Amino acid sequence: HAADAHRTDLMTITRFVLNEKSKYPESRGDFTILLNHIVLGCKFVCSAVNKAGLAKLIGLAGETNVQKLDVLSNEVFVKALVSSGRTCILVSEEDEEATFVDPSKRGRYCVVFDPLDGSSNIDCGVSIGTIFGIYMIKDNHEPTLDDVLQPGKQMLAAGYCMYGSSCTLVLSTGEGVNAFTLDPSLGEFILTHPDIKIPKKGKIYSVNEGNAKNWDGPTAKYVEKCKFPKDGSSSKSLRYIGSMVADVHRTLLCGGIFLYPADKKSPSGKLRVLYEVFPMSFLMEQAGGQAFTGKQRALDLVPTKIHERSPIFLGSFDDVEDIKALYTAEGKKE
Ligand code: P6P
Repeated sequence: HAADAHRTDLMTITRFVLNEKSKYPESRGDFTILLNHIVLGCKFVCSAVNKAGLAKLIGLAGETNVQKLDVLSNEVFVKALVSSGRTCILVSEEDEEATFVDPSKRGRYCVVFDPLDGSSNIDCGVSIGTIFGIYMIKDNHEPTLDDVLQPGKQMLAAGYCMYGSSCTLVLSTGEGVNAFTLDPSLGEFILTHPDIKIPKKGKIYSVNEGNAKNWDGPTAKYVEKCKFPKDGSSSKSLRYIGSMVADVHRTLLCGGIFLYPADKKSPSGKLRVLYEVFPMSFLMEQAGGQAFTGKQRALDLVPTKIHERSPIFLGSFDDVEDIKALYTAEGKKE
């Protein structure tokens, strides 16, 4: 029966990536090895996050010998990526400086990642996640920071792993978006959401309304439109979890718009370009949505510092188009 075939035709993330038609067939092996090491890191973090409450991994007051989960996750990912022998530069939210891999273990990929985004939410049980993006080194010279200060559109792949009620890895290698769910009994990520497409328009807006007094004109106008639509349409619902991976995952599957605007307190917004804005923007475009910084297409941004921030508006194509129109109109006035 078809159902049985589905059950026995286990499409694991490794098999899927090996089979995917790739723009770089010659490097399929290397990429698959790199991806397998990222997957290993995600499996470890998933297990640690699930035990966090029990094993006091969240570093309760007075616990000096236990590492905080975000520090532990970072060490696991750095070690896994270096040991893959396929990376040359690593940029982590947890490390002030980029890691240049020893020449003896060097490969051609640069990986930017947030090992545990939203980790402040662990002890209240909110879903958190790992976010990552992958660049190819520009050419075979000695690696420099320029190899990671590339616009997001140069990324070969991007994804996140959400640690929630289930452990779900969402990945794009430039050929659409697919999601894989960890089957703990197998220890494998199995394809559960093939070829995800975000609804063209959504009924949800996702922003921290607590920052409303600091918003600029276009954001304030857009949120006002969401709450009091002029065209007689029904108002949008507000859903804001405060953990980017959880808010973006809901937006990807259900549609709508996620906003982290600039405000008077933080003129470049809060979210980091390399390992929050770029990977999520890459996924949104691959799923048929779009991502905008208030000034330009997010993936066109050229970062100058590895921990640089940017405002971001991402999600359903039509919803982002609406706020783009407000920023463009504002820009014309200036
Ligand atoms: P705020 C979590 O700390 C985080 O980096 C993202 O995961 C999340 O989207 C954002 O900050 C939430 O920020 O200012 O709304 O609490």
